[in-house]
Amino acid sequence: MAGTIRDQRDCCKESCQCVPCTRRCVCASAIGFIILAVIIAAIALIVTVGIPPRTAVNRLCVTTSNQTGFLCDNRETCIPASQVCDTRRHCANGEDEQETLCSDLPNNLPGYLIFHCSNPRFWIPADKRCNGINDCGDCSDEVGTWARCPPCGSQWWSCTMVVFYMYCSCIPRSLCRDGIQHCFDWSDEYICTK
Ligand SMILES: [Ca+2]
Ligand SMILES: [Ca+2]
Repeated sequence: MAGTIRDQRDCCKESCQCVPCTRRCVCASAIGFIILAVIIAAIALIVTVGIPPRTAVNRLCVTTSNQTGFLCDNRETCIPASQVCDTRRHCANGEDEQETLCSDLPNNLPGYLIFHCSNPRFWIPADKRCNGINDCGDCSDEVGTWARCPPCGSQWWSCTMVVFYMYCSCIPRSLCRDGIQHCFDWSDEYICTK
């Protein structure tokens, strides 16, 4: 037993230079064991879950047409949502078409680039909301509290459409007095002026 204690003290003097060496050697061993366990646990977590992704780059921006857009890597070019994942490179480095964004549409797109139609099966790029065109197919992107669009602009005529097709509650003034009924009340043919 005496030999064992002496051996421990010798070991402590060589490796730790501590007094009283036996107790400190025990502490040092425990700390080393804990550090090793943490490292092993971290490696196991990475192997199991995978390497954690880098923090997402904030690409929220406002386009020249005052719409929410996607900011390119140059931190200057802001493209509309409809130009993201449309198979054409609009950013210089093609970051608008990167696989991490476009591989599982629309799930990998930031929420500000998407408008969900009232039918949960359909979605459209955010810049297609309130553009006058029936992109959702049920006009939920143009009419009602879901879309929250401003009134028709000066280039449009406001009325209740005969049929929801390309337009919803606003028709281009170019369609006024063209001999075709677009508005339920015929106002596009009798009141509207181009
Ligand atoms: Ca694109
Ligand atoms: Ca639309």
